[in-house]
Amino acid sequence: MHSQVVLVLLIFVGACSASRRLGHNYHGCCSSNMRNMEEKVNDLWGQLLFPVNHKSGALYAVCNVRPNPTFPPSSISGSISFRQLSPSKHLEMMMDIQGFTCSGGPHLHGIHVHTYADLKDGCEGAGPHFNPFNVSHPHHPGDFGNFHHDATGHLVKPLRRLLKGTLFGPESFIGRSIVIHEGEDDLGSGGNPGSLLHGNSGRRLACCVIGISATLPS
Ligand SMILES: [Cu+2]
Ligand SMILES: [Zn+2]
Repeated sequence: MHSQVVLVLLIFVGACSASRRLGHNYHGCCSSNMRNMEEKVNDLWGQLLFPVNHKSGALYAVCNVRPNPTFPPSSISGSISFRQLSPSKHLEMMMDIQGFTCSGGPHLHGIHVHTYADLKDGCEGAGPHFNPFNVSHPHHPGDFGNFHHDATGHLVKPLRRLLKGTLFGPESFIGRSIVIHEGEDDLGSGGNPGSLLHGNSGRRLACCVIGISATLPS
């Protein structure tokens, strides 16, 4: 697929430059051919940049939460699911995570999308917050904010529209990771450098890799 796109692009670029060298202008007899070629290239770029996994053109993704093996043992598990009906539509997210411990009273947990998905040595491999636009926390596309669980250690959030983030194109969440933190995200108001990097949300309780899924969980 990629090699086909590259080949068509090379032919297109070559044809354009040859046409210019020969003094052709785009309003001549071959302009419709060039237009067709341009549409074809745009289609191929679209397929390359905006993969879809559903005949409707939507993309679905899931992150299956696992405890951080480098953290004191926990039984945290569950999933964070995403749906985006098209590149121009808002990303939607739902959460269903259980196994939070209720000791020390109820408190909030910061949850974010992080840059890397190499979690073999624990959630530290997730690296910093995913920051494709080089902005400060809490303006990263995957800064989801703070969440609390109920008295049984269960965190459930129904499908809701997110203001930022996408599954499509070069800034896609797919292939990144999500980290669930031990503590509350100060949302940039901490008055120290960490606040503008990660919100001082503390240790990494659990994490997961965001991958394409067939649909949302029922
Ligand atoms: Cu985080
Ligand atoms: Zn952030």
